[in-house]
Amino acid sequence: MTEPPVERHTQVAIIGAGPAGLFLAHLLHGLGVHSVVLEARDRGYVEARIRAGVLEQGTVDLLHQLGAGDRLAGESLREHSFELRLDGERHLVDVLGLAGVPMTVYGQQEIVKDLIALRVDRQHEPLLFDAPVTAIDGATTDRPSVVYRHGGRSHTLHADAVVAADGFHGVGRQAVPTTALREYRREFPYAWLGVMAEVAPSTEHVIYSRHADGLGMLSPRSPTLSRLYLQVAPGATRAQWPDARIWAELRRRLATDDGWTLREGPIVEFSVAPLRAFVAEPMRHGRLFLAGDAAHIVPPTGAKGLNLAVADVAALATALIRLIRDGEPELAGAYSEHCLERVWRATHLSWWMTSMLHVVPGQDPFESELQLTQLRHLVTSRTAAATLAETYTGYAPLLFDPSTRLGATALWGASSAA
Ligand code: RFL
Ligand code: PHB
Repeated sequence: MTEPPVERHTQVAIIGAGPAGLFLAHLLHGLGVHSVVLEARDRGYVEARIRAGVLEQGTVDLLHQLGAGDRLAGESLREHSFELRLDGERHLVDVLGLAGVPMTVYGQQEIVKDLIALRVDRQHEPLLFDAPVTAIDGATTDRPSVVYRHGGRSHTLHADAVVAADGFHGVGRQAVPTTALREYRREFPYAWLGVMAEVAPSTEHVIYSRHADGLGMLSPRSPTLSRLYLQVAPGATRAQWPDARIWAELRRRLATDDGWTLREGPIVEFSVAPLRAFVAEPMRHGRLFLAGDAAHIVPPTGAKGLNLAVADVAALATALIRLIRDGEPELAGAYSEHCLERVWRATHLSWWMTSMLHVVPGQDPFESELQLTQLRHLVTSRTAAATLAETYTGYAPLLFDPSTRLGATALWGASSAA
């Protein structure tokens, strides 16, 4: 006999314990709003998933505000510039000088570990692993609910709002009728092969190298860890890319004409990710809100995905407290439009950097010359470099800053001071 589903209620049901879901749960906690986070995978899997590395200052500040910044303060790397390589020449883009803020490198999986530890081990707030959501009901009513599996049983969680922070392949976006959603897509005809290597980085800053055979990249992750990327064909496999081939290709694509050398070490992680851009509009359907990769994907070249996810939920936390606590729907109504402004800016930056730095086999020489002239312009014109640096470091302050248009800082300040 199948057991009846278990029913319970919370204020906000959050689907997904990636950066979007975890930041949101903590923001709501700080504002006195209850939430339950439902994550399909187990804790070990989520904490080991290597992805982003470059954080905007707004993301770093928020992590500190949430009380989860101690390890980041001790272990992150501050980067004042990044390097563009073309035709064997090295050019520094002085991001700090041009935009006034540095970038911070701290692995996404480390942020995820810190936020999970704070929620589960210290706050003892609900975050269920191995709890895949299978359905979302009543999104356009005042009492939406989610159905999920956990411990071999089916459960129903009723809520005042549901947030789909469940990534690009999640169930949240699929629960919105196709007639209520407009989708924009761009698939790029290449993928990124990424490796983590146990070796001291050969540089102090991220290197993007445009080579005639495609992009090569190096990102220092810690004094003993280097993250490296190669543009490869979509569907590339580990069997096609043994360690020796990866290092040989990285040496070629990152080569300079001034004797710079690449340090090599054991490869401890390997992945291949397709490159795509995707935006779903609006990011809300009734009381179902989409946040992070569930709503939009950018190619990783601009290092924007995680930062966009954080910006979404910074706005959403304020909108939800107004909706749930004060019965005030205005900010919830403005959530999508507010976020999409930043999303499209970041999508343009990511598309622009992607199209300048990747080379499609057999591409039109006219295209190649356009790429090279853009890159040369960036490394010779302070104005052009400043435009790039400004968006690379973060387009606008997060919502909790008083200078933002929706100006909701007072709420956060009042609640955290109370
Ligand atoms: P995530 O991280 O995909 O988390 C979604 C979570 O939802 C769970 N889930 C479900 N849970 C319950 N029920 C279901 N039905 C569920 N379906 C899914 C999943 O298991 C997962 O735990 O989305 P989120 O939170 O929106 O975060 C987005 C970021 O992960 C992503 O944008 C970044 O990693 C992108 N990115 C980068 N972003 C940056 O800001 N800076 C970078 O330097 C940077 N580098 C990168 C990147 C992404 C990369 N890849 C892999 C494409 C480098 C790479 C190579
Ligand atoms: C990374 O460290 O993983 C990284 C750095 C810069 C990017 C993308 C990813 O543009």
